[in-house]
Amino acid sequence: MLPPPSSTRLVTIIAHVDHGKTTLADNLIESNGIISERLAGTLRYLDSDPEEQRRGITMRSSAIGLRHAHVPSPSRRNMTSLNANCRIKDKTGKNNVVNGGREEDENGGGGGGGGGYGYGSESASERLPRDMVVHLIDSPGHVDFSMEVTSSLLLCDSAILVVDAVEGMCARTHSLVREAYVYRLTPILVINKVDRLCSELGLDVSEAYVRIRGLIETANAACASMLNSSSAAVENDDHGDDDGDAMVDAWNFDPVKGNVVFASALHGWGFTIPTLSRSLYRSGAVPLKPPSLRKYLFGDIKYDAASGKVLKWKRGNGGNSGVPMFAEYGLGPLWDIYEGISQAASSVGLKSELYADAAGGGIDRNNNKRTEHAKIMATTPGMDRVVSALQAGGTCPFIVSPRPGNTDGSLPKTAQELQLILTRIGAGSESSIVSAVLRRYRPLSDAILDAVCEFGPSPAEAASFHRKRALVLRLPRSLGNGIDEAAAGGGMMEGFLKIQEAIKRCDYGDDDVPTVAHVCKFIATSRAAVTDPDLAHLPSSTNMLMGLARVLSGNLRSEDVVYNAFGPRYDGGNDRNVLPRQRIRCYLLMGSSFIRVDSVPAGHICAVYNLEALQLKTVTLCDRRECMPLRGFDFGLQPLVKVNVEPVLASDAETLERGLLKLSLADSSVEVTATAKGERILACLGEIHLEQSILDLKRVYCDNIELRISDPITPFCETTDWFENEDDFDFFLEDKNPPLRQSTIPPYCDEEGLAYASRGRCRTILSGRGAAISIRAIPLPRTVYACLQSKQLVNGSEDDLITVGKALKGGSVEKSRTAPMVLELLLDSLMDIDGSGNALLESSALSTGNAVKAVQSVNGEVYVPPKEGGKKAETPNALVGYEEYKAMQQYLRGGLDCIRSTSENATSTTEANATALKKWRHDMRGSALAGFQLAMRAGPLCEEPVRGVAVILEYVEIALTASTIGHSVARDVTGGMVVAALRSGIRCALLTRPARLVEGHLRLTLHSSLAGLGSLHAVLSKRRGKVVTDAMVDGTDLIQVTATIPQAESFGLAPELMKKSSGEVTAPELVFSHWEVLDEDPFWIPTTEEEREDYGQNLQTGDSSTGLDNNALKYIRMVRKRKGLLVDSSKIVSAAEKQRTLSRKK
Ligand SMILES: Nc1nc2c(ncn2[C@@H]2O[C@H](COP(=O)(O)OP(=O)(O)OP(=O)(O)O)[C@@H](O)[C@H]2O)c(=O)[nH]1
Ligand SMILES: [Mg+2]
Repeated sequence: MLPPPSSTRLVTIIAHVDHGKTTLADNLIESNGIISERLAGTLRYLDSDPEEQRRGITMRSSAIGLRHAHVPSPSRRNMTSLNANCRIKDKTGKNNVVNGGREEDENGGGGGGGGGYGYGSESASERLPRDMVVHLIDSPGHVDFSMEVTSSLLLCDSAILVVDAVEGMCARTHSLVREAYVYRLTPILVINKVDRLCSELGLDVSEAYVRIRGLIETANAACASMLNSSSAAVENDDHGDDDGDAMVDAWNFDPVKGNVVFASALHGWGFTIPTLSRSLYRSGAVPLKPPSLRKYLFGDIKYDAASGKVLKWKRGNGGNSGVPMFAEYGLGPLWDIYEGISQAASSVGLKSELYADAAGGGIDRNNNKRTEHAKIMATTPGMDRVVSALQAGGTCPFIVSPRPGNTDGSLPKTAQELQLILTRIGAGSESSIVSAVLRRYRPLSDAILDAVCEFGPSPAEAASFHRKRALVLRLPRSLGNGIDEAAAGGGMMEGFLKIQEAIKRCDYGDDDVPTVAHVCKFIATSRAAVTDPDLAHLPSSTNMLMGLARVLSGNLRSEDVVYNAFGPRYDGGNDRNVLPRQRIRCYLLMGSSFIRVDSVPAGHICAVYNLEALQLKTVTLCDRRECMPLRGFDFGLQPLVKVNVEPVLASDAETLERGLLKLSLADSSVEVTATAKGERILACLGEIHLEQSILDLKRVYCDNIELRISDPITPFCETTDWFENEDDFDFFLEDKNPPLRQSTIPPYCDEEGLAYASRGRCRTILSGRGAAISIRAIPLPRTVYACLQSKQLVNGSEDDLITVGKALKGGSVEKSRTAPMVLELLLDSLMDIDGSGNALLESSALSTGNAVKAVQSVNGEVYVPPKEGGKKAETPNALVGYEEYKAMQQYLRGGLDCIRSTSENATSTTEANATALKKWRHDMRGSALAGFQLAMRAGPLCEEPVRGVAVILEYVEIALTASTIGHSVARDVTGGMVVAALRSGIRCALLTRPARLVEGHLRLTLHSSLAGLGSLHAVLSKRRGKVVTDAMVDGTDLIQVTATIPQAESFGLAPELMKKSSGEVTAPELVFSHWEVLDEDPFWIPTTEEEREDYGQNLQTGDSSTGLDNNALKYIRMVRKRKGLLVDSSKIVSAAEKQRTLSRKK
């Protein structure tokens, strides 16, 4: 039933949001008779979900199998270099690729009247249409659903890249181009909405040509820069890249070649230069043979009909320059038809739907009754233009792709013939006539499907050539480690290689061919949409989770084979014996419905049922055990919106749990995590995605139980800033200034050990007081972090390195302190570096052992200074360990690079120190690292991760007791104590520094009209957004705006923009951009008289009930409240005395 791979094409439609993908798909579906001609373009058949129809955007990609009778073009592909390499024999021994390297032979045809228009020497069988099956996947354009696009890119071999002729290449288009290239897809460019150039922008044909030419140049420039940047990466790739040239050729859009389609999906027309040139030649409009005509048709060339010559065309020659050929023959008739029909509409008194400001709009204000029932006839004035335009160069079906038995193929030559067609399909309004006429004149479906069949590789070609690096299995772990075959189990490896080979050849048919299919996403559906007699007993509302699969080799069969399932993490280890095994059922996809089939051969896309129990997001199925999962690519998508989901009734918890699991299976970009507190966090790529996921969760997966959804959770980070004079190291040791504010405000002042911390330094005392560790925390600038990570000097990091060097007194003498020196010193002391910008350093004195001090103490404790109020001068010498403490204070003056010997110190002996050092190195150092990591995970302000902080271990004191056998540690010091002490020490150090929050910023791109710009700026500035670029889109009054906005302020942005600008701006597209320090001190208080006057005295109490708009404090409180931590403003009455009744009771 299903044809072999040579007659199959797998194609996906990709584009920026709203550029017309689904509308385009409608036209292709209409060509198969699945939907009616009148609905095509407005129905959006593949947006089958009611939510998709309501919002007008696609949210889930959907697939459909289409049949197409493809007449191989006489010119075939110009990509001969590409095809010459990929002749593949299929089972019948016939060449799958019949066109490799053949010469163009259109010119052999001569006169070409009637049906035979000059295939010349081609054999009759070559001219016959070939029945092809095209599996089409329509993908969403909205960035929230980019995961859906990624999975359809993996499944398909070619991509229809749709670009709006007015909006041009948008941000999303660029990223899609890159992604499609990574998956090695063959692209076809569709310039859609060309009608808007005529009706909305009012461009004449020459202007429209210039604009389209510019658009193709932009697209090619984007592809070229992408190819250049990726070729550099490929050079380092050990796989080599012999498909490089073919890819460069495929990624060059050249209308002459035919991989560019000019289209209006709304009105159902589209054409390519080869089809146009053939039809022009056939109709005799231009007496040039197609191969040369094609070369002239898209370029700055005009045709002089009088002399029969082609001449150079120059733009703007005072109107005398003529019209380029593309404009005259390609766009001219279309413009005529649009104008003719609009004229006809106004002459019967209809308001023009095409032209917003057309003359017809004003005519019939008082004549509404008439206009409602008015009908345009083929004889209405204006329609004569249409009929005459139709005579020139139609690319109608019987030229491009004959449809047997289609009597409606020819173009009407007279008004009567046209009227017959209009009457038959009941078209009388302007838009219905426009699409009825144009879809016959230049049928879009034929142009697109022919281009797909010609340029898109068959699944066999793709697997063996174009996409041989994308469609590969992961190497088993044993092979990756270089263990030889025998060790890996002999036959296992052989079997694996055999499977890999079968995938490459796209083998099918024989029983000994291994069957492999890759399921790259799941789709939720109900039983009602599934045509399967065996499942008829299930209620029609039963949920079914279907896997969307591409069969890579063999025949995927329903029920009678048990398949092994390989999850994405499977690495070919010893667990081959415990592989999950499943019987499956296969279905063909028809948009939202599924039709049961018994077997699906290689090269097709199908739906697979019965994999739900595996609980895997992607899975590779194979009938052998030696298989591996398909290799995937990571595009670094990260969820932006998180919420906490909980059931209203506790008894529903289990249903919710199951529902969340199903949701996360069905949508691979949804992440569900459970926190230690028992919360269930649902993370999605954006707000619309979140709304949709919650809706699905409630309706589909959780049987409509009531759910409580929290406000969106915004991630923050905590960091610290420099003190004013921090680069003066010695000054900093003198602790004369008052402590910083946050360490005195509840609840921060409750941090344990805060008494021993000041100005970023903390001497943290282990519980039991058997040891103390001195640490210091400073900001770690991003550039310095980059230097530490790459272990070399990074551009622009010099100043920051010097600042750090000064603050740590690293790099010896002031004058000789240079950036490379500081870096070297930092690298020497580096103990750990984490992924989020933090580093743990160990002072050189500590690493050499000089700063590990043994304290000979009688009570087994290190010296602990009196906590508060105590005057240190009161008998300090009497206190045990005070000397060592003093020595340590001295020691710290050495800074990061002090290498002084402790031998000067009279109170400790070398032997004692050696014992202490051993203790530190063996038992404590590792735990200190763990303590650091723990502290970095949750900062002291609101338990959010810490970012951009360097912690320096400066000094360690360990209390020892001396005995006859030698020194031993006075008190037990365990790893746990060190972890806890270091964690609280770092928190205290951070609390005594200027605190800062780091917030995530999102990048937003949108289009706005001039009128919407004012409100756009107002909304953005209210939300602390910054406009990065704004550029006019050529020839329109649209402005493309790129801006950044803090993530916390981004919720509800789209509806607000829409409301405030009355729809003048398009929906913003939000992606994560960067982390940025929020430069506001959350604990700022008015200090000067003036500030106090402005903000009042109240702030002294650290309370929030003032007019001061402190965002940082607001966010800290928000996060603390969400986490159930104590909030400083929880004091409700701040000045109770005000409530006193002063009047005396009498
Ligand atoms: N004028 C004009 N409008 C078009 C054309 N094609 C599509 N549209 C309109 O553009 C809007 C978006 O079309 P869709 O097909 O939903 O766009 P999409 O690319 O599928 O959108 P998403 O799936 O949400 O990314 C609809 O209002 C269409 O009517 C065209 O050729 N000309
Ligand atoms: Mg769509």
